[in-house]
Amino acid sequence: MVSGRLFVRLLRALCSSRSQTSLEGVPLSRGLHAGREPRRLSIEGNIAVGKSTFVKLLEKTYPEWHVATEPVATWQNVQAAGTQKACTTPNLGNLLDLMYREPARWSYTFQTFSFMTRLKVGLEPFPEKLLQAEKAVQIFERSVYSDRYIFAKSLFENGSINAMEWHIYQEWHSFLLQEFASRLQLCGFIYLQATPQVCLKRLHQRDRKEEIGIELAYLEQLHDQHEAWLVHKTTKLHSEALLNIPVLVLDVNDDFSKEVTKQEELMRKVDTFVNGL
Ligand code: UDP
Ligand code: DCM
Ligand code: MG
Repeated sequence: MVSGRLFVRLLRALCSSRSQTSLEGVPLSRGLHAGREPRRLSIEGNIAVGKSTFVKLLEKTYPEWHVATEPVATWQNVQAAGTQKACTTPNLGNLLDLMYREPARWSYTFQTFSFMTRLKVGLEPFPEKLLQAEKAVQIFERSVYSDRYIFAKSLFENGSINAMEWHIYQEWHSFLLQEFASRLQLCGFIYLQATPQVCLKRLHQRDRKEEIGIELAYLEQLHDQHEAWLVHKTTKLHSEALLNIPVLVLDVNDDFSKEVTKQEELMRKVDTFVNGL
């Protein structure tokens, strides 16, 4: 059994060696001079509200920014590590599907994997274009914070994660975030806000097969969690600092996927927000 502290030490060693391979001798700042750390933001919002669509729009508007999309494909196709005994079945299956089919069995497992995949992305060395940029910006589709304060919390509240699992989740989540705090820091959230009804319509339109059974009540629960965390600020958080991160709320009830005027309006708001950070 690997103890919690040893696990963190191993993870740190792994991550710092990865940053050193790209930029010798500067592991902490990952290649950037002090004061030139990228501004890192996360796009938050309900299932199917339009985050991936919005992120594509950001990429088009700001090609110099670096964007990390949510690793949904990794969750849909979990691959066994090379250290497994039975390497004959490297594909372990679709964890997203397992969670929706049997929430009480798989929700905790899903949330640990979701966190792990995000942590890896968040700790990666900065890509070359960010190192060159005068004002570097990195965008993430969701964060380890929405993992916890939107999903894991809702799954606990609706009984899919039990009290023991929730306790253990919060313990390691707080511990790891504290350990990696300086390297995961976000300076802003962009919250895409729409009614649960609009999200359900877009969810049906996207037609991801694992999500076919999602009901309006679940989207309402997730909507309320977003509002409590990012708008009303009533969610009890693990750290005071998280409460003080600026939030830009964008109403995306009106379709922005093709409407150029709407897209321009949204990009203007993003511009003002990011420049003010
Ligand atoms: N979509 C839309 N109008 C919008 C934004 C999104 O019709 O203004 C559609 C999009 O084409 C997709 C679905 O809604 O079929 C879900 O969007 P996305 O995958 O971007 O949502 P996410 O889950 O990433 O928030
Ligand atoms: N998801 C989840 N728990 C998380 C993150 C995501 O259950 N911590 C689920 C919700 C969606 C899917 O993963 O079914 C991806 O989200 P979206 O469609 O909003 O991009
Ligand atoms: Mg998406």
